[in-house]
This record gives sequence, C-alpha cells and structure tokens, in this order.
Amino acid sequence: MEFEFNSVYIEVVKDDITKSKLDCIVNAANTSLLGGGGVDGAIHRAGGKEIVTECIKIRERQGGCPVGEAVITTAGKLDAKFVIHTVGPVWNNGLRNEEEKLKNCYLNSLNLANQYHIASIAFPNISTGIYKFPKKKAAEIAVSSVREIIEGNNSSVRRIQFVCFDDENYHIYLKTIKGLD
Ligand code: AR6
Repeated sequence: MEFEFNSVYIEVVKDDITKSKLDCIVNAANTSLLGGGGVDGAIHRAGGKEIVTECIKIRERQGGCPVGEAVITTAGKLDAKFVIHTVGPVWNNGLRNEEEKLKNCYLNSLNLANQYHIASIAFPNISTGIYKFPKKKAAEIAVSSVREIIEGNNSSVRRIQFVCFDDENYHIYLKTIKGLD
C-alpha cells in the first residue's frame, strides 16, 4: 500500500528489510553497535563484515550510540548504499520516556538521511521485537514522526517504506497510515 503525502511516497510492505533496494535501510540496533538478534542480526549477517568494521570505528570515536540517536555506515554487501543504525528504547511501561525516545529514533534517522542526501529509506518496526514496545503505539509514533519531517518540507527523502516482518505489525501499520489520508 502506498500513499503520497506532500510529494513524498510512504509505503507499507511486509518483507525482510535486508532485501530492500532503497538507498538506505534503518537498523534497530543496540547501544554497543556490535550487532545482536532480530533485524540487527539479519542486517549484519546479510551485509557482511564491512558494517561492523565501520561500527567499531564509530564506537572508538563516540563510544557507541545512545538510545534515540542514529549513526550511519556502509551497507556492505546489501543492495542499499547505507545503513542507519538507531537504538530504540526498551519498553518499561512507559515510565522512562520511551515514547519520546522512539520518536527521536525516527527524527534523527531522517535528519541523518537528509545530511547524506538520501532519497529513499526503509524502516523496520523499531523496538517492537526484543525491546517489547507496544506495537500500536510504536506505529503511531513512527507515522506521526515521519509526517512531522515531511511537513517540514525540506528533506532529501522522497520515499519512505515501513517494512513489517510480522502480520500483526503489517495490519497495524496499514490501519495507522490510512489515518494520514
Ligand atoms: N526484516 C524486517 N523486520 C525484521 C526482520 C527483518 N529481517 N527481523 C526482525 N524484524 P527487533 P528491537 C522485525 O527485535 O525490538 C537486537 O538484538 C521484528 O519482527 O529486531 O528494536 C538488537 O541488537 C520487529 O517487529 O528489534 C537490540 O539488542 C522489529 O523488526 C534489540 O534486538 C524489531 O525487532 C533491539 O530490539
């Protein structure tokens, strides 16, 4: 399903994000940037060693990546040109500013994409796996954050994909995005 909003295409797809042919894919990483399970493990496996080599350099420079922030590396062997690694919050009953931190993941990833003149970007459903953020709330935050950037009207990003892996997220995103109409 695809929507056009302020000349930016927003799509919801059900897929494995490592297969994406867009310019940039976003990784739901952890603060160590050294890889892990879920989509992080899949991206590092498919992209090869080049990605972790750049992550290690970033660690040496700035000591990992704080929750809500984002860093960029090569995409190694993937079709994408870049991987933006962002660190979602672990859900803790909403008591630790998780909603704002998740919003920052989307805003900071899109700002970084703009700095690199990236035209198309694919997001996974950050924090909704191992980090257990409630899926509906996470989708609402993802869609509203993206909308905020698009309304700002000065980003290089012209196509944004929400890549859902599980049926539940896919249906939640379809419903949430229809609210944009
Ligand atoms: N393509 C697209 N989405 C995927 C894929 C894939 N190949 N694999 C999983 N997902 P998670 P988190 C979905 O757990 O909750 C890692 O160990 C998955 O269904 O990958 O942010 C990191 O190193 C879910 O909807 O990330 C961190 O320690 C979404 O991606 C921690 O997990 C996010 O699930 C981050 O946890």
